[in-house]
Amino acid sequence: MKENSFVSTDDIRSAFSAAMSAMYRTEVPAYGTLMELVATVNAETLAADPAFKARLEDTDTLERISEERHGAIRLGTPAELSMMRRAFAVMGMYPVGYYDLSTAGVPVHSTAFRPVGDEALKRNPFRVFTSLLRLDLIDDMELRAEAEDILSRRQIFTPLAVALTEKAEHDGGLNKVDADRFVSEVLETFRWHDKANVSPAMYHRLHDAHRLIADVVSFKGPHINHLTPRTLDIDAIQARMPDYGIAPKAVVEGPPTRRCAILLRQTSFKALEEPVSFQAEDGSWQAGSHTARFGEIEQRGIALTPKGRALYDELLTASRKIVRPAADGSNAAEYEKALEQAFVDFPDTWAEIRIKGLGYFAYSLTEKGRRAGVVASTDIEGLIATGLVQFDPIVYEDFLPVSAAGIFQSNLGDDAAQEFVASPNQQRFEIDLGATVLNEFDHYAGIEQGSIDDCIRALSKLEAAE
Ligand code: OOG
Ligand code: NI
Repeated sequence: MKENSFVSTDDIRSAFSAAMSAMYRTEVPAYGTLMELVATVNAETLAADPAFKARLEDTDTLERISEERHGAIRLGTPAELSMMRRAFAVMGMYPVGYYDLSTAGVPVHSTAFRPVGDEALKRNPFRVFTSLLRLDLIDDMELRAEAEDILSRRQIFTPLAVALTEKAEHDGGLNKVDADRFVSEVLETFRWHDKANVSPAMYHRLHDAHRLIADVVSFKGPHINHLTPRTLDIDAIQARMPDYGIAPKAVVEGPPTRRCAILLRQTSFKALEEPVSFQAEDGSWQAGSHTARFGEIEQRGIALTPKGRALYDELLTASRKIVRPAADGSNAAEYEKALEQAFVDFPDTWAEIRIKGLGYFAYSLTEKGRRAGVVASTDIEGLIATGLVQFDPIVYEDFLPVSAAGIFQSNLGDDAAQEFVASPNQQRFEIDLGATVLNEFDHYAGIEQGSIDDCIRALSKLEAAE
């Protein structure tokens, strides 16, 4: 049968993230250095804590622990965004969440294309934080029109990448030969181009309007601007980056160090200034530079409910009212202290986080529960109290707008902060995307409820009857 010859979307995504990693390490050697540091710290953390290692062995694939978890691109037009959605779908990546970054002074709004569902995430969790430039936030109407015109003339996908995406949509998948070709063709979209699309004068005008606009409009395609492996100890890496000759951003974004990790902590090394050339009006190439690409690391904790997230946002805002982290790192220690103090109000045991309804948990039968015989109860709390059911935190697989803005800002240069009127426009984004984005809270709530239903069904021995 034809379907049997299709490569799974998980395998296409794995091949794609491996190809992207190899390309990026060659393009940005400092990123390779960061990967070495991550592998070293992860190995040290596991060696120092055998119990933690044993726990991870049960739930994760240890040999892939230091692999990339996400990357990011910035697109210029609605057509690019909707085509990107179609290409990512071939790899089993779907838009989850809407992030408005205008409030934080970055003229983009974004989603994350990611695998959805436990199985797919375990096979390969790679996701891409994808932003769409918002020229509507640029006051200079003339520059806006010129930028639109430049963007309308570029084609960021190769003809074969488009053809293979259409083929996958039409046939319901790709065979091995086509899948390999698809990966190498789509990779082209993410490649760095050291020859800009614009003249030096235009680059400077775009750059003066906002560095991000120059980054999106001046080039042939949306070069991958960072990749992000997972670390088991983000504080250790932040502290040791300078030993490896790489400059960390001022502070770690997200919650402070805690016993029970919540949401997402991330940090990066600062974007590098790289040589590029611009074509002058007379056709000659002129040497210049552009700063866009960096490396990042992430450490993930439990997904929070809307109530937990509101508390997180409140405490983060409170700490930033006391100390706003300066881009040069001069008040990093004060910021960390303020953050830690503010988060004293966020419970730090799983039991309390659960009882207060702050986080999402996956429920499963204990050993005792598996041997219990028929128990016809729908009272999950009772089942936990009698030791038949246990709970584990569900990992947060998405992003945080304040953190994302911090990552953007630190890599756009310390003077790039700009004020925009807050103007989230999810509806516009979804029209441009050609699809709605999945609501992350609904998604986690669904996983949690599914695990409760499974426990109750298994205990009442109902599965066989269904
Ligand atoms: C994306 C920054 C956001 C994250 O991890 O929060 C991001 C960008 O710089 O394009 O990747
Ligand atoms: Ni990132």
